[in-house]
Amino acid sequence: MTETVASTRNQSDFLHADVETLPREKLEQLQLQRLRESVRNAWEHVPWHKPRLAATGLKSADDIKSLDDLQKLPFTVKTDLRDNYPFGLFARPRTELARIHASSGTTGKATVVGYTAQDLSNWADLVARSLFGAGARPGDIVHNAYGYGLFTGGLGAHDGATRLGATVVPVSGGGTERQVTLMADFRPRVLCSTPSYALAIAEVAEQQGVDLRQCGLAVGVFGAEPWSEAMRDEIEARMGLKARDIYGLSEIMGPGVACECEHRNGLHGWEDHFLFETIDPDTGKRVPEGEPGELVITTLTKQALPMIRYRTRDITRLARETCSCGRTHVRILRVTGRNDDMLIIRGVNVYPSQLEAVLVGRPGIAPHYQLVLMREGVLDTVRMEIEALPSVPTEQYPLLAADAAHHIKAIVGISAHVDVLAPGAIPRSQGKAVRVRDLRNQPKP
Ligand code: DLL
Repeated sequence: MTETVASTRNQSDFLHADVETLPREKLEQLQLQRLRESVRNAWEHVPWHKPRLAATGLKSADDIKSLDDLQKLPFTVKTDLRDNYPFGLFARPRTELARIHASSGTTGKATVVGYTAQDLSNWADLVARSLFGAGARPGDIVHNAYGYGLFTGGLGAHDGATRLGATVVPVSGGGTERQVTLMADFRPRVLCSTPSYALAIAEVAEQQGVDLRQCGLAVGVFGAEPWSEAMRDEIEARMGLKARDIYGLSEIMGPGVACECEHRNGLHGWEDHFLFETIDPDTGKRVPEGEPGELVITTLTKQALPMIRYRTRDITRLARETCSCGRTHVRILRVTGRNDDMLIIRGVNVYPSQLEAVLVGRPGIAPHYQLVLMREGVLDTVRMEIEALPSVPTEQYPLLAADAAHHIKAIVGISAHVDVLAPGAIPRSQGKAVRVRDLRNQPKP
């Protein structure tokens, strides 16, 4: 089956055909060899890893005999990076680092990550491979509206698009009116941005009287935040492009850890550079393949910052059957949300993206929303702030609110108070959208 699928495709359908369609057995041989090297790198060069790895009972990385032995290794979590701030988990001297990125997070110190020149080169290869799989081609103009700077989105997409052989427009996030003008004038074939910022661009274009559907866009490569199929439909309709999902995180590399192909059937996680597992967040045990769990990633080739069983807090499912595109690499199904974002509303577990899926595309409602979390006694409650489309008269807002609350109750199973606000009332994002305002610990006025 695998071979039939792959053999109906040409080498030119892939950027790295040999490795993207490597039979699983060969892929796993490569992974085992690289896993040993990666563990050796951590063991020998990062003092923090040494006692933790020694405590597993393994004498050295060579004792790893199969990929199943991965389960003997300890997890790494975000606070481990913070506790070793800034360079404590690096496996290379600072002078060998070519670049540093950092994510600010909401509390405490930033999470700092580093790359050797070889790490940057591998990253560029993986983003180029991802962009190609998503439909970008050498020679395309890539309008890159991911934020440049310490965030990995901007420079990560930039280097990958350059490696692909595209012409990059390094516009970064913000200055949305100018973005629209540039898009109308340069006619990029590819747009890279967060999905929420893509919508903000679409909205400003409409206000400026620019029809982005006529501007030559063909592919959007959107990620860095959870988004729903409803949001995909909305962006595709308003921009006239095919929207693809790209996933990644700075602790592991940045964008390009996984990306959708044209079949939109999960994101191909690049298994020649990473090992993917899903675990039960409470017990730490692996969940059966295909069941939802917390995504855990081990890096196989990172020199500067090898990561062993990094707990991403992202909830997803893995599928390992070969995709219709012929790629053999695991498919990571759409990340619906982070463990930390999960709300428990009167006993029901809810991710903001589930509410998004219900609301986006409903008649009269604009695709911008925020959830306000509050506490009544011991129970968490949620108020949804949504926006009416400009065409809706204010008298109809209560009707819209009732309709939205009804659908949330019917589909997600929670009672939410819905407020319909005037067009433009919800802040627009220039990067990752802020979907939740948490007022639970605020003193009552
Ligand atoms: O957001 C890297 C990135 C940049 C990915 C551009 C894609 C495009 P961080 O800032 O470290 O890195 O945030 C990582 O963002 O653990 C997820 O919770 C979330 N995330 C990233 N991509 C997706 C996605 C970048 N496609 C965190 N769907 C991750 C859902 C995503 N969540």
